[in-house]
This record gives sequence, C-alpha cells and structure tokens, in this order.
Amino acid sequence: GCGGSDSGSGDKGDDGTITLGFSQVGAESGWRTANTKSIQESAAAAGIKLQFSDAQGKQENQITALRSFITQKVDVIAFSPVVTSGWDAVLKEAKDAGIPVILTDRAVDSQDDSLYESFLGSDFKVEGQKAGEWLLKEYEGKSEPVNIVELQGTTGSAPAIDRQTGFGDAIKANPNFKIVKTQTGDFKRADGKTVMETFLQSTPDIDVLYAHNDDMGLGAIEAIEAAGKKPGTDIKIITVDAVKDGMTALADGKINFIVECSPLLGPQLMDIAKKVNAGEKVEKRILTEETTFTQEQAKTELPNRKY
Ligand code: GZL
Repeated sequence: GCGGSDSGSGDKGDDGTITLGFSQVGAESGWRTANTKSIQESAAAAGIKLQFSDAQGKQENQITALRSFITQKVDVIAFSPVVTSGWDAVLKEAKDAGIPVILTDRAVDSQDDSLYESFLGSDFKVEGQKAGEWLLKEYEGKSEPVNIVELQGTTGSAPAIDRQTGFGDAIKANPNFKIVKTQTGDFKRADGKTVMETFLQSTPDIDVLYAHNDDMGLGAIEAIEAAGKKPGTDIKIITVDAVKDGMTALADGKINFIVECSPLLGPQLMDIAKKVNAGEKVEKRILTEETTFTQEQAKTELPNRKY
C-alpha cells in the first residue's frame, strides 16, 4: 500500500505501479508456453508488476490463487479459466473487494457478466467451423464414407466444448462424414499419442483425425507412424493452434490443415488492465485476430513464427 494508510485502490506501488494478479491454466502445450511468455514479457514492457501463478491444470489451484490476489489487494486480476463452470463465488468475492477481473483465452459460463470487465480471446466455435469447412472442400464431389476420429481438448474447457460444436455443426453438410470415435487428450502430446493408439486398434479404417490442438495432433502422428501408416496421406489431419512444431509438421506434409489460435494476448491484456485500473470503459468481448494455414502457406509462413 502507499505509506501507512491503505490507498483503498489496491496494492499500488508508491509510484502508481499497477499490480496485476494472473492465474494461468498450466503448461500443458506449446500454445500455453507461448501465452505465458507473451503475458510475462508484456507486463515487463508495460511497467506492470505481475503476480503470476501456474495452476497445473487444476481449477482449485486457480481459485486459491484468485483468493490470494484478493487478500493481497492487487489492483487488477486476470486469468484463463481452465474450465467454464464453478467461478461465480470467487468472482463475486473479487467484485465485493472492488478488484476488476479480466478473462483471457477461455470463457466462463457465469450468467452474470458484471463479474468481469472484459473477455479477450478467440472464438473457438469459429475455429471448429473453419476446420469443418476445409474438410467439406477436401471431399467435395466425392461420395465415399469418411470415418473421422476426434481428439478433444481438456474436458469442460471452453475450447474443447466449442471446437467440438463448431466442427460438428459444419460437417453436417456432408452426410458421408461420420465421427466414429471422440475422446479427450487433455491438450497434451502424450495423451494424444496414447488415445490415438486406442483409436487405431479399435477402428480399422480411419480417414481423418481432427485434433483440438497441435500438441495432441503431434502425439497422434507418432502413433500413426508406429502403426505403419502415413500421417497426412493415409490419415488426413486437421489441428488448431499453429505453433512452430505444428507448422513444421504441416510444411512436412504430416498435417493437412491448421486453424490458427493466437496465444499472443499479452499486449492487449496489459492495455485493458491499465484502462480498467483507471476506471475507463472497455469492450466486454475482444476477439483475437487469427487465420488458417495450408501446407503450401506453412512453408512460407514458418520463418515468421514467433512461437
Ligand atoms: C486456446 C487454449 C488452448 C490451446 C491449447 O485458446 O485455451 O489451450 O488451443 C491450450 O493448445 O492447451
């Protein structure tokens, strides 16, 4: 606080430095690592004091972290909610403590949107639709049945829910498409590999894999190659994120299409944090810019990838 008396507007340094408490999901994927780096570097560049906590994928650790930020009287709280539900109580505590909250990356299912100032992140349903639309084009004019297996992200997380819905809705346009197996790989490379092994053992003719992130797709590629099949040829693969390892596999022809999901939310987050700390109005929903990549585009884009 400032001097002896509590300034009342949170634990501001004497020189007005903003303290931001950030609760991160964990370190489950290349995307997450890049997201953490963006937040840490942007805080330093913005002169914001960052209290950073890694929840190792556990909601209870995030709730504990948010409660400690409230006790510390930070000026602003931000977090990426590992799952969509179970946040209302702790968000109410932050509101009662007069500490503004910013959601980044993933959404919460709270009915009361006064519990947070802004939600900065991608539209995961659109990401799923983009993946489905590419597959529709890929099989345009063909009439054979197409067996699809799906590696879902973390159960109950906004990206897993919405990427499944967006893709499922889009592929309804082709009655030959069938999702024959769908299971979570928790956004992790190792889990993607083990789940793909079970898919390969139980499903003789898999035509397509849709993985909710690159890391699970890369794990699945290991399983596909171990089974003596060619990823990208025998089994077409679509993933989401576009981290360097995914883009490399895309350029090498082992993945067929990647829908980008940008982790570089740091600069915008710091800008929003300064605004909410100053009591300025901010947009409730801020959408991140992102695109898609084919194998050809990956070859030219690879050298530009920051993460
Ligand atoms: C998406 C993010 C997801 C990524 C995964 O914004 O929440 O979590 O797609 C990451 O790679 O683990």
